[in-house]
Amino acid sequence: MAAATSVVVLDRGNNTTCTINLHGATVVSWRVNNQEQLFVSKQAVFDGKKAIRGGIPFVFPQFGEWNYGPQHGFARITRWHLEKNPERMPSGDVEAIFSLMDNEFTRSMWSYPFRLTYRLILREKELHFNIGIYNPSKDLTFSFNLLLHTYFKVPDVRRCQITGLHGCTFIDKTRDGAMFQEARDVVTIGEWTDRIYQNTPQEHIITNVVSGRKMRIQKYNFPDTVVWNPWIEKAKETPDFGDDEYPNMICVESGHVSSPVILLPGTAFEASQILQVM
Ligand code: TA6
Repeated sequence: MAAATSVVVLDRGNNTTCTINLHGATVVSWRVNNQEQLFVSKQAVFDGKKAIRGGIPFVFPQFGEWNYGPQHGFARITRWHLEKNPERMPSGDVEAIFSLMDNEFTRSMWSYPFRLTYRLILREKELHFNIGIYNPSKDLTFSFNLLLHTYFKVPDVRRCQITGLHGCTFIDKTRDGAMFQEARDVVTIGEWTDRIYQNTPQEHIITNVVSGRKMRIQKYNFPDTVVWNPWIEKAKETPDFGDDEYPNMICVESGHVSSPVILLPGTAFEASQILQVM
């Protein structure tokens, strides 16, 4: 089964590694000094077909339900190409590049030519994500959503706080998509949460992640932030997610989802994210 054997490891030494599954170019592990920072469900399916339940699924060209294909698009369920093998740079950091181009499978849902590049850089306490989306067409314009669906591993989600959302408007998918404004200085999770915060600042900090540390998220050209935890009932309804796993994960997702990116022929779009263990 191709998916099971298709992982790429960036190893910086000091038990600091990043593991990517070519199925969806899904980052399935990020260890800093042997401490795992990402949540992957014990029920996750690795069959080269289903999206991997955890890590960092790559959402493109659609966020959410889609008339033409699966929820969250095809990029997370398609096999990517390893464009550049992991390479250690003079700084000691390790870089690798993945790519995805349109193919018969993608064109069966979305008849546009495209080229995605995904450069990952593993630093001492940071993981950098640089995304390029190119429209090689001479005459076709296409629009898309883009999101990094990051599952952070946490000892107890009830003790986490997220900064940088105060005053932001959000679409609440737990209340039929109604819009609200965030009144809290820091966002906490104590129930089923599924929100698309719009026009958020470039930085968020999540407190009380692995070993009580903080996780800093810096994002560029990602105007939105999605916050998700399925809590009790939704956890039970999700086959590839353990009923008791919801306290140990929080999704804080950098995205361009509340409005689509319009990409003219021959032009490119870039976005990036930095995750830092503080
Ligand atoms: O990003 C949050 C969200 O869109 C939620 O609505 C929830 O559906 C979650 O993604 C997981 O989606 P998935 O398709 O992976 O089951």
